[in-house]
Amino acid sequence: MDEISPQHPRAESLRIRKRIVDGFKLGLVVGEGLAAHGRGEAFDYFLGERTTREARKAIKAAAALLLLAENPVISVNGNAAALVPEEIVELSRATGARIEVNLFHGSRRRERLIARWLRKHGAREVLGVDPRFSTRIPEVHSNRRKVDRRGIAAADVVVVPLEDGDRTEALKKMGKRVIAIDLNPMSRTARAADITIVDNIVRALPLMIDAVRGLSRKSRTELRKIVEDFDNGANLAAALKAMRQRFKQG
Ligand code: PTJ
Repeated sequence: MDEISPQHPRAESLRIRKRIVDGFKLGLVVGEGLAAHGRGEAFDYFLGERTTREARKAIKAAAALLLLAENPVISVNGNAAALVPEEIVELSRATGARIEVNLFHGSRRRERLIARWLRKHGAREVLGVDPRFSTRIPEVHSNRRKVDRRGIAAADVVVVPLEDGDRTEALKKMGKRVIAIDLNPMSRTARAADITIVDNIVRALPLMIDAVRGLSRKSRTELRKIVEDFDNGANLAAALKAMRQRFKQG
């Protein structure tokens, strides 16, 4: 593809799109992932392609919850791997969260490719690829049911970027806390999660890393208060309102 001119009015959006297309060419992203990205772009456009106040609140609560967690895990699909590999590794380092590849469109080859890609970007350990540790969550009715015994199966807090499905409900039934990153505030995942960050993952993850660093000296009591004060339903309603506001402005 031609170089994206920095003068192009949609340069940033085109740069992000290129990352997904490159990920597709490398075999990390499935064709459906390109469509999912397009849906995300539309919601991001409604948001004004910026991190809203509501998203910042959710990011802070998510950072606090990750710092409180005993066994946090970041679940990674093809899109997340293509868009933010370094940031996933950085967040994992800052929080001690383990990284697990978990795919909707299951493929052993793609699992291995994504794991290798994450290692190339600094990950020391990537779960979800060794069949010896593979187990199933019976409540999930897609390939996402296949999880790692050392990872999602044992986790108390799971970060689930970019998905819409039944997995969050299932993880909740298993007693886990879920942090979703999803530009669609109406998705099932967004509604079922404990904390939903309605923002583009490319903006949200660097802010999460900063928030974790900023909160790392807080006491557990202070962190718990941040999590308890966060109301996901109200935050989602405010995110939708911010989108409606943009429509009104025309
Ligand atoms: O790699 P796999 O096999 O696990 O498949 C990954 C996809 C994304 C194809 C799969 O999880 C899927 O089909 O997802 P959905 O159901 O299309 O949901 C994707 C959600 O992510 C939608 O609500 C989008 O609005 C949202 N989304 C897309 N791009 C971004 C995003 N949210 C945040 N940041 C983005 N960049």
